[in-house]
Amino acid sequence: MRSDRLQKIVAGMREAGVDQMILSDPSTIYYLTGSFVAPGLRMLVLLLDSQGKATFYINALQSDYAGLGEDIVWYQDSQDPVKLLGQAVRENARVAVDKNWSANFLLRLMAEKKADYCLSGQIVDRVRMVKDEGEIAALQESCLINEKVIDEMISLLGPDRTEQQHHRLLHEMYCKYGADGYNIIGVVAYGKSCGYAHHKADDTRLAPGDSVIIDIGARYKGYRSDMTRTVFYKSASDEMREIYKIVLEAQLTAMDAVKAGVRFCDIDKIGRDIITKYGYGEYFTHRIGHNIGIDGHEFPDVGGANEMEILPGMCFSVEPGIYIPGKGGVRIEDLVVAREDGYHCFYTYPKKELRIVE
Ligand SMILES: [Mn+2]
Repeated sequence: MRSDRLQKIVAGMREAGVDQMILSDPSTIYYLTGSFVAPGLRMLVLLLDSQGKATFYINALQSDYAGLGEDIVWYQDSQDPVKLLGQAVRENARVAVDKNWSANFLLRLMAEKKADYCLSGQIVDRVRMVKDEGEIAALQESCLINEKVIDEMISLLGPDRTEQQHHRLLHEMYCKYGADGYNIIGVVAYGKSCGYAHHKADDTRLAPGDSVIIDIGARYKGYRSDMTRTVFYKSASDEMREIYKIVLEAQLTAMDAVKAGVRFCDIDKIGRDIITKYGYGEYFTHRIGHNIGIDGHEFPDVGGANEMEILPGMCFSVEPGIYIPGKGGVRIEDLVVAREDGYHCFYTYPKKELRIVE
């Protein structure tokens, strides 16, 4: 157990007036223990109290999780784990529950023990959102793998494979470059498919003049990367060249504004104002970014509604885009870590010249 991290969460519980907390999110358990759990349908939770006591509830069949902590309550398939957990929940205590915990367990626990149940909300998020140097190093490695994969994905573009077939190459590439996983939702979009920000790869084939958006992410030592590049196949229209320039200007300008103390909404506004100034505001359909860490999208958003100030050690994407339905689109995404007086970009992969692949 990483007691420094645990202590920060416990401090957050005290501040929020929470007596006990039930954590089930595998990413949070990884954050605290360095082990990923995959309990399937069986209940696996970490019960915390505001004194710092931490107790796991784990099915005895999953004895490979014995390393998670010193204090584990093992239950058998013949026992009801919710009843056991209910015995440890204090009557009328304020009990914060992980937002992803299954209603299948929570509703039964609520019937089992009368308490003041609430969402754990941002108690854990606010600890996880500031990365330590070890986490930043893992993110950097993950990004280096991602750059190799995106380079190979771009170099292999051609008319022979559909978006979906090209997307399927990801699995082998991430294995080859040493990732321990990848974002299976990644975007590979050709031509008109780029007119929608989150296109799901289908049987579209590459044609001359197409924009190509590749938005992919690796996982390395539990930490995610995320990166988008847009290239063109054989040629690019004047309109697409113009859009590429605008998105690049928005991305570079917004990224250059990153430093501790600047608000997330200002980063979004700086990028969005540039795109709007050129008349494409309505085609930039999403927030400019998101934090990243053990999960691909973490708290908080880098968006217009988030007035939170950036703290040193926060890691997030800056990824403006313009998507023209029926025509094509451009997104450029990098990841940064905020520092006291600026930022470090995790990527050096080229973007400043529009790239045409043959
Ligand atoms: Mn992203």
